[in-house]
Amino acid sequence: APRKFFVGGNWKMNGDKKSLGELIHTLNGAKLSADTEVVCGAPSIYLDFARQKLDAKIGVAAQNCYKVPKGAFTGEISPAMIKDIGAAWVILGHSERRHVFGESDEREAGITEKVVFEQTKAIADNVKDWSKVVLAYEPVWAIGTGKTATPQQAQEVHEKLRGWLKSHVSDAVAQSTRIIYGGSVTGSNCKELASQHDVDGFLVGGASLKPEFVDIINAKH
Ligand code: G2H
Repeated sequence: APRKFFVGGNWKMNGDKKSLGELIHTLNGAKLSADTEVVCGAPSIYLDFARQKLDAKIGVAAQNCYKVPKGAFTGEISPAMIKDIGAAWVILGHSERRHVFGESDEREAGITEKVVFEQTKAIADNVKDWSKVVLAYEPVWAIGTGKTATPQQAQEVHEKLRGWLKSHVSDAVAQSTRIIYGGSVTGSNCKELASQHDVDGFLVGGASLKPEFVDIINAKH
């Protein structure tokens, strides 16, 4: 089966009940392509609110979680808690959660492949069911900077990542896993990026808080 286009909104630490309520109202009322899987990443305190207000066809993601079901981990939330409020996704390992590579320009540093393969190996070592995983490639220099990777730059890395999955996991997993691009995606650059063979969708920060998120969801259509 072809990979279903996947568009995630990453609200990061933005919004309040009023503005997120308005955004949700816009999304619920918009004409969204049925060929795109849509998921919104809400701050933990608004997860339940987002899940209750968003149409059921739009998924909800937490922006991080700790790995155990419960315990003495002040300030953390668990996968079980996320599921309990009806959200089915979590963003893990976003670069804003990482401390090591956050401030260097990996492409210019010429170590894109090394970084991306190492990060993917750490994930792959812990994945049992790949049908539950969407991989997001976000060049650190493109995150919230207004600098977007060119479609060719994105395609190049996505293709290499798919190749890595093929040699280290399996051909079936390489063919079926969605690899999405993140980093200053907007309503105006999404179509060309979406046309690339190995770009299966987007993780969108800034633009996911605006009505143009609808255009990004519909980028393929
Ligand atoms: C990259 C992205 C979403 P933005 O972090 O995860 O954010 O679209 O604002 O660059």
